[in-house]
Amino acid sequence: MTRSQKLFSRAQKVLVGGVNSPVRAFRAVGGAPRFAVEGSGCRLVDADGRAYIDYCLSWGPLILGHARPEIAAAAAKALRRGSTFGAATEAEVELAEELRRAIPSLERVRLTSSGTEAVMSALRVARAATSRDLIVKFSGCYHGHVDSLLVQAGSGATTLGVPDSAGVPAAWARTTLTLPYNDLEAARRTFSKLGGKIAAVIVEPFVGNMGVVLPRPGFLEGLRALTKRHKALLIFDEVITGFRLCYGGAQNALGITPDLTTLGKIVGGGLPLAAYGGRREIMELVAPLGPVYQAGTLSGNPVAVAAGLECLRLLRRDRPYRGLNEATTRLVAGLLGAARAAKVPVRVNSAGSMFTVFFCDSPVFDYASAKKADAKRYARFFNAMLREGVYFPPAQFEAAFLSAAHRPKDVDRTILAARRAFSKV
Ligand code: HOZ
Repeated sequence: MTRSQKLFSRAQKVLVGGVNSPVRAFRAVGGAPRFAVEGSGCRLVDADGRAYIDYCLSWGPLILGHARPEIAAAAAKALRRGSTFGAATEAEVELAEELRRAIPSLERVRLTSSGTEAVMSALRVARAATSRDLIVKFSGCYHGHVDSLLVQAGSGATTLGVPDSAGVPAAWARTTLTLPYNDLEAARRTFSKLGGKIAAVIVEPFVGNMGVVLPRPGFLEGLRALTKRHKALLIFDEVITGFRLCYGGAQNALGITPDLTTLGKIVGGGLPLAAYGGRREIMELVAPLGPVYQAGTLSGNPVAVAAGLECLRLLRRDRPYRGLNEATTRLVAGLLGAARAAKVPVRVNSAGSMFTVFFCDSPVFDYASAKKADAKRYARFFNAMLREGVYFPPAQFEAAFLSAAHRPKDVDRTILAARRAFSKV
């Protein structure tokens, strides 16, 4: 028995399913999850001392790789000064300034501890701002485990077969209208029927949570026009895409300005930190200025803020995006070549340094087409790669990520590993 296996059986006696977040349990790919012991650069080391080239990267935050020394030092320095104050600090002002410089639509920001919290709060503000109840989301998009958004939700909810979670009151689920991603006509029809009741449209501008899915030209622009016309808000959930595709949000790259934005993952530099923000008059509805209540003992936690700030400063200074995108393009080409050589039909979607290998032979542009992917085949690929020392996300319907710490030789090793792995699936 490996040490990870032993730890997993111990874990299952005390932690629900042995984990603290469902997709970590490897249920979709089989076997015991690897227990992580340490990470450095693009390497993750498990409890048995095996090292992996990591493309899961904690599901997105680690754009600069594991344990980047400057980030670790900044967090350690902050921790020595005090782990939490429950009082305002200068660093959180600096982080908000940094965010606004990078993403000008964030006229006012509120820091939270998780992306779920940021989304939940953004929806509350949107409903207050419009005095309307309905929210439009897209099937396969995942916005954290917010009650009313666990309707045809992607990520672990899809992977584990619970896209409509139990425990969500039917009345709340009815406040969510779910439409196919990339289908602007469906959005138009919905708005023409219910426009006056829709508070907001929430969308992952580039989807990461049904695997990577790209917006078709005109889709997001169309949503922007539609929401404006019907006086509903447009919320970009940039928890994954924020600072992933460029220094700023996907909104910078797309030239589309949403009313509200949610951020998480990269902005915390690997520590629990997220944010929501947007137009000043909307955000000023939040307490203490307005009637929308939202609070948190650890919101703006100084250790997380120090890590996030350092991460963003390094990204601003080094702008690693071109290198990241080139490495991803090379990796994707290598993976496609390896699959072709093994006669395994795959489609690879990628945006910047995020990508997904879908085991299917038709284009993936929404939830229905993503679900055509053969998740069992992905599981075999995942395990074969794991044996080769490469750690992909343990689920078909997730994004894989590269970091600035992945070197050309890591990409080459991954392609070689994939050649062997595809021949075994
Ligand atoms: N929501 C994350 C995937 N998109 C999973 C987080 C985790 O399990 O650590």
